Amino acid sequence: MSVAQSSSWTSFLKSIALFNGDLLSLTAPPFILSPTSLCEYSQYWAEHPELLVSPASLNISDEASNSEKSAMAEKRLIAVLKWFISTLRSQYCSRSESMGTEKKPLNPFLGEVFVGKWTGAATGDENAGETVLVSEQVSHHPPVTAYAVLNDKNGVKLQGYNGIKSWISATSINVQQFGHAILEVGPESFLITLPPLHIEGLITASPFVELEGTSYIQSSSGYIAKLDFSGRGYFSGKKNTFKARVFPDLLSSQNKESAICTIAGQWLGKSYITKGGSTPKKTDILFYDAHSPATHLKVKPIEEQHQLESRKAWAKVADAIAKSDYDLIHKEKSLIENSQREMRKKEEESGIPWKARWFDEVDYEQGPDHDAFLNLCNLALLSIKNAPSGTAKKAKHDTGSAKHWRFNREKWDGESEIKV
Ligand code: CLR
Repeated sequence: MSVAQSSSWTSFLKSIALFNGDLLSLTAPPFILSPTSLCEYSQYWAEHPELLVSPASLNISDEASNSEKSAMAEKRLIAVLKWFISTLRSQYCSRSESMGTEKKPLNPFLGEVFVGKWTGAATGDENAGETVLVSEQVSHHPPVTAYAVLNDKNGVKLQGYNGIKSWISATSINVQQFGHAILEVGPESFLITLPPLHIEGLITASPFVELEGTSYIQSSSGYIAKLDFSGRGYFSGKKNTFKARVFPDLLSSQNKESAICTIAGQWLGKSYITKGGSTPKKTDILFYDAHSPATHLKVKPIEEQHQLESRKAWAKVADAIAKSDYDLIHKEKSLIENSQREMRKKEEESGIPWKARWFDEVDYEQGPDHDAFLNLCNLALLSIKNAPSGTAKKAKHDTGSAKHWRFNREKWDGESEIKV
């Protein structure tokens, strides 16, 4: 009998069909379990550190003319776009590549952390310097991970957080992402929205991710990039395709003819660029090849880790998953879950609630009336609410709270127990 026909897989599919909304809380057969915690997924933002820092070197002197400065801002947005495209293969495909299919990550516990660093870049680019990752599980129910990626040498800081909402349809699991990323390069900032996705291959027990919908990259200079994803292909029928257009500002993005350039191709493979609004062909200039070497994060050996660090905390569960020992997986997971339950109980009794270690939840309804995020949302006419990522102002989902997780650098600099 094949894995797809096994009763464990079909009952897992049934439980998804009936589920309560939190995919990560569902019991799944061992073969679909990943030994990696979702808290680790923040590392996918910087497996090409040389591209992350590249906008920092696109500078021009103060004496330059306005049009020269504007041309440079345009180049920086295109550099940010290239870096963003370079993150997609790691973000959405690395499990399929290393383990054969998409897998169900471990459900991080509240306060779980994951830290590490990239030293240099696999491409040998010497500008890259050291890049640090700081990731923390700031909510367990629903799961929300907050992160920061810091490259002090180049004055580059990425921060963000993400959560998901999901539902099942006839043949796929549909996932809407919540949260956003904010990239700061010196005085300039960029807002990045996260695309919806769906999981295909359920019937054959070989799940994989396909992106859909739109991502925006809004620069504080006004320039904006709009990326559209499709599984059907902007290049005849291919999977994992996207088309991105760069515009001087939101208003001009209403008309594709005003595009400065258009990039199209596969985010798992090659993409091409051409001037203006028409779709590039494979004979046009190569923009990015997703096969370019990735730089993997360095993480301390488990013996040197704090008990809140993902790999240390989950080591026994990960071993049990490697052995496909269902009872052991269950036993080790229960130990973590029970001790978490104990902690929540104690917090309730003492009246001292859990507090994030390196992040603050900022409520924009009470808090700052101007900051980079609000400025970028205004430029892109995007919702400031905790709505599906990329929701427009005044759209149907532009409701609810305006709370967002923000990195607190002082807290991180004052950290004495957890080191990268
Ligand atoms: C997490 C944030 C990252 C991008 C990303 C990539 C893949 C997503 C993941 C996020 C959330 C969890 C996810 C995963 C793909 C599959 C997995 C939706 C958005 C679900 C929970 C697994 C379900 C089980 C299947 C394998 C059947 O930056």
